[in-house]
Amino acid sequence: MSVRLPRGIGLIFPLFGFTLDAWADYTLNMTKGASPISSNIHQLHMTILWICVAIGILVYGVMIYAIIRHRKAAGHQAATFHESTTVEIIWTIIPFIILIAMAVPATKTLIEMTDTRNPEVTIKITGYRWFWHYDYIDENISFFSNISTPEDELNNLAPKNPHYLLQVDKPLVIPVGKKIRFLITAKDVIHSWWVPALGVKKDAIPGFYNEVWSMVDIDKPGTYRGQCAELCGAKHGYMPIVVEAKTLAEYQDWVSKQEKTTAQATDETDNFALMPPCDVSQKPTTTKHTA
Ligand SMILES: [Cu+2]
Repeated sequence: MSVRLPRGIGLIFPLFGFTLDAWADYTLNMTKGASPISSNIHQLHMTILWICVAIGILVYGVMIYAIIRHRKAAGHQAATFHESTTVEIIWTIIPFIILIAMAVPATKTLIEMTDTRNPEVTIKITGYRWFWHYDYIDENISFFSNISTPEDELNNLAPKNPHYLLQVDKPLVIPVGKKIRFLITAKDVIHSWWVPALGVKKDAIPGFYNEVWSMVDIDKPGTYRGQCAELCGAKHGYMPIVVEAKTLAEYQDWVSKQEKTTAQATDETDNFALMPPCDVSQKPTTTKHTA
């Protein structure tokens, strides 16, 4: 369920420099995304939300009723039930039951999120300051993915496009309906690979591999965008993620084209790790080690 903002409230946004157009699709709730995991996370979120709403209504309802109905002005005397064992048992058991009711679906979802067994595609993701590198473990494909937002837009010399700061030169391409395992790490500082529609948000830590998986719903090919979600330095906001989910036939076609290109590529990864932090517009080098 998405809660849309009331129309009238949009009138106040121009006061803060926002336009109505920019807020037209703004929703308060999290989205269902495009994968079974993101859908489960959304479902879990809604379950917990409604439990909290029920508790809120019940507690505040009883409290407001008691304040009005049993007010001193109406001649009521305060009850004295201090250290009542019955009351203490009740207010311990009820929250315990509520917490268990929340923990069961939450644990189920968490276990499901970490079950990376039997993947059909495995991709190693490496975070750098400030771009991503993708390695398709089973295919001979690897490439860097850099922000591609035009510099004029970054410098406020041109109007910003709808995907401002969320565009890359080479998106990650995955097939729909296939279980994709992501092995996430970093080369310099801690980053976090976050694509909400895939239900994936995982820290990229130098020296460690974090595993996570996703599967784009078979009926939802398309472009999904995300960002680094760990404050990783000056250009943290300039390392977007773009995932293109293609049909299996389109994906296989893409793979065969990439394999031809990558066959000529050099081991850029280690070379690039030696480079100093780069500008947003800087592209990976293809220079070989000569020593
Ligand atoms: Cu980062």
